[in-house]
Amino acid sequence: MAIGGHVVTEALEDLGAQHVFGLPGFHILGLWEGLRSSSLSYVGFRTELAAAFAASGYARATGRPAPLLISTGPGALISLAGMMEAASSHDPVVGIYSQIPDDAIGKGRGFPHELRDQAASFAPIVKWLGAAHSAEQIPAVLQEAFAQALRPPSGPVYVEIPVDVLEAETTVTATGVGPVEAERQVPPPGRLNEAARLLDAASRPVIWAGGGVGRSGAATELRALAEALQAPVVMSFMGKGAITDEHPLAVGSFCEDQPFVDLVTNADVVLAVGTELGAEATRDHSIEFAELIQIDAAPERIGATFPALGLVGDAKATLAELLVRVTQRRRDQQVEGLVARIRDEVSANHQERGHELEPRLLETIEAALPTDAVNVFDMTILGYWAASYYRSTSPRRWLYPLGSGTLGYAWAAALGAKVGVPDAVSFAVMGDGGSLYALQELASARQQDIAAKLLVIDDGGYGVLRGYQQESYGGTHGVDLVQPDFKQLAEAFGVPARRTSPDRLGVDIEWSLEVDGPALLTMPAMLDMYEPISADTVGSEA
Ligand SMILES: Cc1ncc(C[n+]2csc(CCOP(=O)(O)OP(=O)(O)O)c2C)c(N)n1
Ligand SMILES: [Mg+2]
Repeated sequence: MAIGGHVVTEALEDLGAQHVFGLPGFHILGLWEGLRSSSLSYVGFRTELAAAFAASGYARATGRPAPLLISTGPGALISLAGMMEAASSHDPVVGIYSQIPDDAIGKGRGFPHELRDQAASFAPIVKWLGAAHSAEQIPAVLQEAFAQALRPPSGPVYVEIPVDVLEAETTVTATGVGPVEAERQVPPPGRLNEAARLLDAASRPVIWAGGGVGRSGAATELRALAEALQAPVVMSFMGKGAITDEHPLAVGSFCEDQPFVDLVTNADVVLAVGTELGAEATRDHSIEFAELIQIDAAPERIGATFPALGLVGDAKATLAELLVRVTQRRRDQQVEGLVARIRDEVSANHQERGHELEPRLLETIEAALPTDAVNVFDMTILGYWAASYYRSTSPRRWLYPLGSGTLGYAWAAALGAKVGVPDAVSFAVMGDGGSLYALQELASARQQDIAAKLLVIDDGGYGVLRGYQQESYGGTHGVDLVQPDFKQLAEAFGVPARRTSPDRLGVDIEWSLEVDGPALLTMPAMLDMYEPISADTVGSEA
């Protein structure tokens, strides 16, 4: 006899899901019973936080909704920071959470795991909340959840299914649901024409690409529009991958460097697409735009950080509409020369300031990994460098938790990404501090044979915070950490590991790629924070 849990797994299968992420609890065992006879591949984690990060990484690397199965109360709350990161990074995670019995919710009758209002904890974070109060309601609720998660701008959703619904016998058989596609909204023609006129009239247009370009699959349209307008393309930290560095119009994502700021402020029209133009990318919103056109799928984001002519729509569909409206320009050597000069100026700055090690580490990683590798950087010093300065290859290959700046994300996200794109290398870089949110997942990687690779850069503490403390207060406190031997720790989990050094890093990454299954590298190193070219840097062309 089928139970509610079977209806969930059948509906997920019919919606096209292949993998589910999670961690079980008493209230959700009905769903685990469904998994036992399902074709869904269950990927288990040792904390709900890691399961949520993994679902996020899977969703970001594949663009597919990632079902996340989590139990009531404490388990649900432990996943919250992962859902927050998914929300600010717009990853379509479909959270399916159990609950105490349906008729007891909110009554305070003392059930284990009971929260006064579980959904209320998620309401300010997720895009959409749903609940199934009977087995009959499950398929439609899940179909709506998938559609809501995917609808641009994509993001996590929360579905609540009480324990009694998951466990009760049911005669519901056919789910009646099927795979859902993201809707692609386009702005009204009048608006598009107005934007195209502004772009055509611009003598120094610039395109600013955010994470929405990659998520929407708009890289081809972006590139074509940049070529049509002969517009340099800059990227926000989360937009990396929107255009490849190989392209002569690709500037980079070093938003804090003065040449980037100058390019954008000297532009007569900036076309921003799929970016919130947030504080980190705009020097705390101090950048001044001559004229801004903003494409965003969320109407409330238009003008939220800067006044703009708003084009409410999906990035891919809207760029395609603009492309047929603008006049094609001839290839402009001057623009390409300007882009090349800006790139050279930023890399020369690192040399001039004596930052030899950090760019070298990034170049070593770039050289050792295939260009289609998934790169996952944590909130660690080298991650900050990478956000500005690591190569940009293609969409869905740059995973960085700057949606919310969530420390501890990278390893679990890299595991999720590896599950989603098994043929690509998935490589995570974490600091020693962040890694201790995550190293228990070496066990998950080993048990389930998920062949992601992890580099831990060990500076014996919270280096980023050391740097900020020193700069702001002239001293440090509470940021030095006594750490385990990461190599021995990995080996205790059955994961092959090597201690490496900046000079051996390339060779050791290659070794890690040859290891069958997960592998860990640990590298003692003290790194300097990324130092952008500021307005008053001598020698800047500002
Ligand atoms: C969940 C969470 N907690 C705390 C922080 C604050 N934080 C940002 S960077 C950092 C230190 C990271 O240390 P480590 O991982 O060793 O990298 P390092 O800075 O040393 O390179 C901390 C604690 C955060 N961003 N997210
Ligand atoms: Mg550290």
